[in-house]
Amino acid sequence: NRLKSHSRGALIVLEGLDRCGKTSQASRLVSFLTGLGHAVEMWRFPDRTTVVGKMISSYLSNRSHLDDRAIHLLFSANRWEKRSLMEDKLRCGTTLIVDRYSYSGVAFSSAKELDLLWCKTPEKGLLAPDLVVYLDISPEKAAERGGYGGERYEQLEFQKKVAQSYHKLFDASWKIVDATLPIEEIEEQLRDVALDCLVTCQKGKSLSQLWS
Ligand code: Z5A
Repeated sequence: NRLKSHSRGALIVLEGLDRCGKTSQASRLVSFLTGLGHAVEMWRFPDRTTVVGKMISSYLSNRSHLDDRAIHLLFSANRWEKRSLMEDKLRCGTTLIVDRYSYSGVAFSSAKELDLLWCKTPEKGLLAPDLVVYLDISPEKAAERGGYGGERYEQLEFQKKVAQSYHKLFDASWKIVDATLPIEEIEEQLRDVALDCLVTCQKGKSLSQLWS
């Protein structure tokens, strides 16, 4: 049952701390939905392939240094440069499973004590997700998973601040999932909410804008 061309795809965003399991779950969800015949793509932010994305990647790997507000705006620009493609894909019926989005932008920058409203402003007008899944894990448990590399934000003390920032963004519509459950159990929960979301979008839910 490939999505009919007149029905749009869903914008599904996965958020959470570093090592919470977003990437693992996003790729499992894409395989599952593709297997059901839906048109689905996995996206991630930052998209390190663009010119802006390369600047972000250099900053994250400590190869360059930028003012906190400048890097915040680059992360936002990285979403803006993909906005029209995102809208085209959704309108053509492709569902996008997105690993990090504007909430990461606001949570990570406001964890550096930038003003929360200032952080939200450049995100206004981007497409609003149809579903946000937050993979909930304590910073300590996430750190135990290992693999913290040398990237700038991969430090326990900073991740604790990010967790507090995310809590300020929580919305009743978010699906909060216990990210310490076995991978397969989380996968099962995500399948159910994602399918519900796809049906809602197929039935004609309109695209809307973030924080407008
Ligand atoms: N950032 C920002 O500041 N502003 C922005 O606007 C945006 C991002 C968009 C780069 O992100 C950094 O950019 C990020 C936020 C900031 N900094 N941090 N921290 P990234 O996307 O390149 O990297 P990441 O998302 O933080 O990390 P990741 O390595 O991709 O982690 P993950 O996707 O959440 O997890 P994973 O790779 O699926 O799993 C991690 C490990 O845990 C792996 O060994 C798995 O096998 C294991 N795992 C996964 N699930 C489980 C369960 N359920 N049980 C046990 N073990 C598990």
